[in-house]
Amino acid sequence: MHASTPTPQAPFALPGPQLPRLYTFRRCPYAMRARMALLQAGRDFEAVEVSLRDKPASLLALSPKATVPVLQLPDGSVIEESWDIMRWALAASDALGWWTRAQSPANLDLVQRNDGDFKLHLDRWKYPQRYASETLTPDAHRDRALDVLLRPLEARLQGTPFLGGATACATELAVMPFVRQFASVNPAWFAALDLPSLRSWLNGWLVNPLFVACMVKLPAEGANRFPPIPSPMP
Ligand SMILES: N[C@@H](CCC(=O)N[C@@H](CS)C(=O)NCC(=O)O)C(=O)O
Repeated sequence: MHASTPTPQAPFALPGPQLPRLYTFRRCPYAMRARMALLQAGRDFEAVEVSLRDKPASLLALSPKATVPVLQLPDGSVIEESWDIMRWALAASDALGWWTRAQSPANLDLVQRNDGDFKLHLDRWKYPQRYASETLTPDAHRDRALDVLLRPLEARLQGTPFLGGATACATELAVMPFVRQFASVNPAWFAALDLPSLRSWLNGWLVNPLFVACMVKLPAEGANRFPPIPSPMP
């Protein structure tokens, strides 16, 4: 997690788009968390669906590291990390406490685990062909992913419906897309794990209107206004 702020606008920078413009990839878990945060915060935005194999020149010009999501603001500044996009969306006016509740040490630790070791082990389990020189087997990576994030999540969720307590918070948005990815590698195996609270939390999120809304299919071309949700989650 980086505590970066938007890149300041250069004195002669071109003005940004009229609406905040999100460069996104529908199936990217980092982009999902950014889209959900923008929707939950009621931010009007447009989205450019990026092909990771053929990234648009406009994205490369804004962000040479060229990962998604990237958010370009109307003042021309650019936010290049998903967690920072979530902060921009949710923190400024946090009447519902979604950002505040995500700042507890336990919740920050979960995001750190997710973005660090969990993601590392998930990738090495899911895409073993990309990591040919690995010493651990794919299944050993899978088991480490379980230990580093999923068992601690199960312990947390046994006592509470959400990581935010009685209501959800930004931590869930940050972590859920990655848990979903883990579960989808081998759904039958996942369904048999002794992680009942985690599974019902995940199943709830998969049908949650906020998640469903963030997965809308947009035209492949151009910047398209992202359909807002009728009302935020409580
Ligand atoms: N730390 C970044 C990671 C973003 C990331 O790695 N996104 C992937 C897609 S899921 C990506 O853009 N990879 C570049 C590529 O595949 O070329 C963030 O939180 O925004």
